[in-house]
Amino acid sequence: MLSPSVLIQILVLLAPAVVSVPLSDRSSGNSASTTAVSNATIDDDFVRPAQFSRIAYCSSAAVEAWNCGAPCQALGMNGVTPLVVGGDGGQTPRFFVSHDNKTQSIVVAHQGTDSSNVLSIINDAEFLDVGINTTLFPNAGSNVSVHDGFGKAQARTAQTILSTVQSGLSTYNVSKVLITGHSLGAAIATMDAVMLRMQLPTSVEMNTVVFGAPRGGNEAWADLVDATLGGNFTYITHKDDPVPLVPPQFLGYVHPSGEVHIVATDDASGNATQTISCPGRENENCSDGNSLLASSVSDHLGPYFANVSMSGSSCPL
Ligand SMILES: *[C@@H]1O[C@H](CO)[C@@H](O)[C@H](O)[C@H]1NC(C)=O
Ligand SMILES: *[C@@H]1O[C@H](CO)[C@@H](O)[C@H](O)[C@H]1NC(C)=O
Ligand SMILES: *[C@@H]1O[C@H](CO)[C@@H](O)[C@H](O)[C@H]1NC(C)=O
Ligand SMILES: *[C@@H]1O[C@H](CO)[C@@H](O)[C@H](O)[C@H]1NC(C)=O
Ligand SMILES: *[C@@H]1O[C@H](CO)[C@@H](O)[C@H](O)[C@H]1NC(C)=O
Ligand SMILES: *[C@@H]1O[C@H](CO)[C@@H](O)[C@H](O)[C@H]1NC(C)=O
Ligand SMILES: *[C@@H]1O[C@H](CO)[C@@H](O)[C@H](O)[C@H]1NC(C)=O
Ligand SMILES: *[C@@H]1O[C@H](CO)[C@@H](O)[C@H](O)[C@H]1NC(C)=O
Ligand SMILES: CC(=O)N[C@H]1CO[C@H](CO)[C@@H](O)[C@@H]1O
Repeated sequence: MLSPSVLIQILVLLAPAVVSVPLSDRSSGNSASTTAVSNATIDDDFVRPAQFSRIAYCSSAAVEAWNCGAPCQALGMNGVTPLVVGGDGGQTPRFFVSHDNKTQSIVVAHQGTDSSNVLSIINDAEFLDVGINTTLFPNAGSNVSVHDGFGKAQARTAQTILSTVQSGLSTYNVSKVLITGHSLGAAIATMDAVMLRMQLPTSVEMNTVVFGAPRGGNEAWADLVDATLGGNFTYITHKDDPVPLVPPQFLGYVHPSGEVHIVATDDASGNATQTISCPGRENENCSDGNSLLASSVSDHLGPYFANVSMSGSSCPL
């Protein structure tokens, strides 16, 4: 949960922007019309990624043995084979790469962190962008930079992810990859997706669906994500979650395209009841239109779709 002191830090940080920046400069001014996302699209494209992202919060032992209780059962007990499980749940968030028999794909999932922790990483001494690692991202342009804390976290697991995805594609003779993650894990997953797209053959189909993502880098990074992943990247934002609003745009950060926004989850079953697709970048009709002052930190955890919430407590095993 977000501690009051972290919230105050963030608000202090944002205060000058609120005072000095005209409201219309807060974003790109994109108010393109949103469209409703159907339940069929949610069921086909978003539920399974959410279920994989939730499992990244389970203990490594439970993921390795694929006996993590309800979160594993939601995917089908016998259909998923973990290929590598790693991370320490701290400096290196947990992650796993697995074969998903149901979709005949290789799935990469990254654990996130609670909102106070993701906000403190963002608000850290390591706050500033750094140029992207050109070993991992061989054809990124020279102006591309990402948040230093996210870049370092991604680099710690990048080689393992890349080599396991490559061997998994070959062992299982499949040609599809799904990349997912929540919160800090969403930022890492987005970077993984760009890295994998640059390094895997074009015959490999890739899809990336992330949840509760902070802004990961500058405009050149957003351009790179759009150009590399195009329509196969979706970032899902839940109601008044503050995390997608940070780091702020006045520091040069911007989300790529691909937002899908959950407006309401007002039934007792934890399903989304109103979900919209948001054209362009930083659409004012979606999370960019939210105010940090009116944000709800519990919205960061979900529930996203099909009663999937993301935190350690949603996978105690
Ligand atoms: C994989 O799915 C097929 C059906 O699509 C099923 O026959 C087979 O038992 C499954 N394998 C595992 C390991 O679950
Ligand atoms: C990089 O940024 C500089 C300064 O803003 C700009 O002049 C240049 O065109 C940019 N290069 C690319 C490849 O975007
Ligand atoms: C870039 O990533 C590679 C592979 O993870 C790592 O060995 C190298 O130290 C990184 N470079 C920088 C400058 O961080
Ligand atoms: C791998 O899959 C392709 C396409 O699905 C198929 O044509 C090929 O025979 C498979 N190779 C092996 C070794 O199973
Ligand atoms: C999205 O994925 C599909 C299937 O792999 C591919 O045909 C399409 O070119 C991809 N779109 C972009 C913009 O990469
Ligand atoms: C939704 O999930 C929570 C755990 O995250 C659980 O306690 C609750 O019973 C679930 N609700 C329904 C309607 O399944
Ligand atoms: C979509 O699912 C939600 C949640 O279960 C439900 O409230 C809504 O009525 C459904 N919409 C349609 C058009 O079936
Ligand atoms: C909630 O979503 C799940 C999975 O998408 C579905 O099985 C269930 O019927 C939904 N519940 C309601 C009340 O719509
Ligand atoms: C579809 C939709 O919600 N459109 C709104 C987007 O935002 C603009 C400006 O705030 C409104 O005028 C639209 O009605």
